Amino acid sequence: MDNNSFFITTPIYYVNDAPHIGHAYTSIACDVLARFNRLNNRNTMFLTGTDEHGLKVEQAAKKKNMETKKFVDEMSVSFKKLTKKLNLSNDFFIRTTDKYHKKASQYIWNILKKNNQIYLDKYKGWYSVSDEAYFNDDEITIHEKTKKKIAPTGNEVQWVEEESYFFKLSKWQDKLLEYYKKNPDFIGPESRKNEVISFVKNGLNDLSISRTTFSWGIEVPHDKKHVMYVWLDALINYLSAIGYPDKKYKKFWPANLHIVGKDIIRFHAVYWPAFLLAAKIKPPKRIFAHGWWTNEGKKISKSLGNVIDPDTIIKEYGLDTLRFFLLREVPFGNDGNFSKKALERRINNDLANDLGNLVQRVLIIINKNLDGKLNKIKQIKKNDKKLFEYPEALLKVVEKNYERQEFHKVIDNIWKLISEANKYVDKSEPWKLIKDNKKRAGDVLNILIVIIAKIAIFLAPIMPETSKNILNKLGLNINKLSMKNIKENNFINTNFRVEKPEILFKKLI
Ligand code: ME8
Repeated sequence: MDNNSFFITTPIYYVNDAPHIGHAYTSIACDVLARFNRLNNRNTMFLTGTDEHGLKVEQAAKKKNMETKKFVDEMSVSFKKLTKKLNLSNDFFIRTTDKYHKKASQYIWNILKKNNQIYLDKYKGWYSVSDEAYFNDDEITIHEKTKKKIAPTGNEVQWVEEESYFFKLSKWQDKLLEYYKKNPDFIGPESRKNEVISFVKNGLNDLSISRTTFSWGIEVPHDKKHVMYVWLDALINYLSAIGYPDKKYKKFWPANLHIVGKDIIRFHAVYWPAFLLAAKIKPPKRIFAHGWWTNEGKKISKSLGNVIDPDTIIKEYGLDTLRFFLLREVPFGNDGNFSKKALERRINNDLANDLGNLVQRVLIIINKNLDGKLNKIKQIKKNDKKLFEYPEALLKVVEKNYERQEFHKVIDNIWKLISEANKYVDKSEPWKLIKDNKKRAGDVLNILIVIIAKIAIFLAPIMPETSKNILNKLGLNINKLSMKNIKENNFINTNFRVEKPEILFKKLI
C-alpha cells in the first residue's frame, strides 16, 4: 500500500427502497474525510455504491411487478443521483451487478474453497429478509402485537431449511480476538468495539454463505444451484472496486476506513475480517460504526410514514446547512434526533450569527473604507498574536479529531476560531480605527482576511459550497489551496478588490 494513500468507503446501499437521510448521513461523513485528506495532499480514494442482490431486493422488484434487473438499474440511479445532490466527491460508484464485481467475488470464493474454508451442508434456522441475516434460536422473540417471530432488530424472521455452503467461521474465533487485541484501533467507537468482542467471545457458528431457494445473486463457482450469500458478495465490493484481483488493488488496500451504521457492525468487524484472513488478504485498518437517526424522536420507518427525504431538507434549508447540521448536532457514534427546530437553531446561531456575521462585517468595512482593497499586513502586534497563531494550532487538533472520526469536535474547534475572530473584531473596533489610525485599521482588517480565508479552508471539507463562496469573495480558489496554507500567510490575493458582500446565511425567524 502506498503510504500516502487514503481509502475510505460508505456501505453500499440496498436498492430495495429510495435513499433517505440515514444514507445521506454516512455518505456525507465519508465525503468530509475524503475531502479533508485530499486537501491534506493524500492520494485519496472515496468509494460508494449500491448493493443489488439478495432476497430483499428481489422481493422489492416483485412487489413493483418489475423485472429484477430493470428494477435495480432504476433504483441504483436514484442513489447515484443522491451523490450529486449531496455534492459527494466519490471517485467511484460500484454496483454489485457489475461484471468485474461478480468475477472478483467468484475469485474470492475459489480462494476460500482452495484454503479449505468452505464445506457443503444443510442450513436449518432463522433468516430475516429485511436484515439479510441469520439468527440463532436464542435471539428470537415474539412480537407483542403481531405475535410474529422477530429478530433482535425487530424484523420478522422465517424458518429456512436448505442445502447451503458454509464458511468455517467458528475456526476464526480466537484469531479474531487476537486480531482485535493487536489492533486496538480496528473498531470504533470504543463501545462498539466492546460489543463486538463480547459477541465473538460468546462463540461463533459457521456461517451459511449460499442460498438455493432463489436465484438473484452471484452464482457459486461450479455449483449453479447456489447463489452467494448477499453479505459475502456485498463486502467484496471494497476490493472489487479497486481492481481486485488485479494487483493494482494494492495501491489502496488495506482500506483506511469503512464507515458504517451500527446496524451492520457485526458484518464488517466479524465476518469481513474472518473472510479476509481466511483468504490471506489483510483486513481494513479501521471500521467506525456511527449511531442511528430518529425523526422528531421516532424511529424512521416507511410504515410510520416519517422517512426524511434529504432532497426536501436540501430544498428547504440548503445542502451545506444539512451537511453541517448532521455532523455538528450529534457526536459521531451516538444516536441522534432529527428535528427542524434544532436545525433552525443551528442556522441562526452557528451559521448566521457566528460565521455569517464575521465574514459580513469584515468585508463590508473593507469594501466601504479601503476601497475593497486587500493588502499585505505591515505589522503584527502583541494583541494580534493569539488570533493570528490560532489556525496552525487548530490544524493539529483538527487532524487528530478527524483521525478519530470526531466530526462534532472538528466543527466545535473550528467554531472556537470563529468566535476568537469575532471577539477580535469587537475588541479592535476597526470601524472606529479607520477614522483614527487607517494604517492600523488596515492591518487589523487584513489579519481578519487571512483568518477568514483559513476558516474557509477549514470549512471546505464540511461545507464545500460555503467555503467556495467565502473564498470567491476574497479572490481565492480552493483548487489552488491546501491544508498547507493554514501554516503560512502569503496566499492572500492582494490584487483583489472586495465587493459588497451578500449575506451568507439568512436568519430564520
Ligand atoms: O445494510 N440512521 O444497506 P442499507 C443512520 N447493503 N444511518 C442510517 C439510517 C439511520 N436511520 N438508516 C440507514 C446495508 N443508515 C447493506 C450494506 S455494505 C458491504 C452492505 C445508513 O441500505 C447506515 O450507514 O440497509 C447503515 O449502516 C446503512 O445506511 C444501511 O444501508
